[in-house]
Amino acid sequence: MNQRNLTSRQRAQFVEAVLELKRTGRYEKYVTLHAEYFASDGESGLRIAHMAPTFFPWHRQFLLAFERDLRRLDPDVTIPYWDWTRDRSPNSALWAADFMGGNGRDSDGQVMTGPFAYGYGNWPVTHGVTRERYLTRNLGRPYQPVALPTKAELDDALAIPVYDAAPWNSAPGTRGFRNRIEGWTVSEAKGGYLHNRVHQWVGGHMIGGSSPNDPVFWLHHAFIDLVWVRWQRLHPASGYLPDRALGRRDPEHGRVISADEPMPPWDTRPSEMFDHRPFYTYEEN
Ligand SMILES: [Cu+2]
Repeated sequence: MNQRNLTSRQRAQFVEAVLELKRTGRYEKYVTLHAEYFASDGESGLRIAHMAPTFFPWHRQFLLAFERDLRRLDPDVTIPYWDWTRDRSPNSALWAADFMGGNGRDSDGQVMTGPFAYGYGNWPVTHGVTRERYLTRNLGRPYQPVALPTKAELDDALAIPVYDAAPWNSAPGTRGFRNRIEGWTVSEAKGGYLHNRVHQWVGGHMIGGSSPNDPVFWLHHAFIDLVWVRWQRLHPASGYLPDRALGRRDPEHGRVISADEPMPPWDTRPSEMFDHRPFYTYEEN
C-alpha cells in the first residue's frame, strides 16, 4: 500500500519490525546479498539483479523474502511503496521522525532524526568497510541537483511495449521497458533515468550495491515492483524477454537469464515471478 496512506500505527509497526530484524542480525544478509549481486556490465559471468532482464523478477523475489522475514515478527506488516511521482519533497511525511527519518546533515551526510539515526543506537551500518557506521543521505543532491522522476516520465516508460531487448544490458541503446525503468538510458551525471535517479536523489547509502542499508530502499523497490504490474496490465500481450535461453553463438550467452532458467541465489525462475497475485495484492491509490 502507498506509504502516504499508512496510519501512524502502521508506520510504527513497519519501523519496529525492521528494527527488530536488524537486532536479530538477519537484516544484514539482505544488504550483503544485494551487494553481492550488484555486478556491472564489464564483468564476465551472469548478470542477475541489475543491468539485466531479471532486474524486475529478481527484486520481486528479494522483496518477498524480506517481507516474509518481517511478517514472522509481525504478521500485520507488509512493505509499503513510495510513489516518488507524488511524494517528491524532503518535507514529505515519508521523511518524518516517526518513519524513515530525515535528510543527512551538511557536514558529513549523517541522518540525525528518526528511528534509523545512528545516535539512537538501533541502526549501525555494518556492511562496507570504507563506509561510515552511520546512515547517510543527501536528498536532492544539492551539489548537482537531481529531481525525482515525474509522472510524465514514468508514463513514457510504461508506454514502451517491449519488455527488454538485446544486448539485454545497460547500454544506452538497449531499448525496452526494463532498461528505461532501471535507468541506464540517461547518463549518471544527469542522475540516470527513473529507478537509478531515485537512488541518486536520496544519496548516501542509497547509492551503490549496499543500498538496502537505507530502509527506504524497500519502499522504492516496492514501487518499482508495482510499476512492473502496471506495465503488465497495459501490455497484456507482451511478456518477459528473453523467453528462451540464448544460443551458444549469442554474445550474451551465459550472461542473461531467460524466463525458465533459475535466478541465483534462489531456484526461482523468472516465470514464477510474473504474476504477483499469488504472493500479495496492491492497494493502489
Ligand atoms: Cu534500486
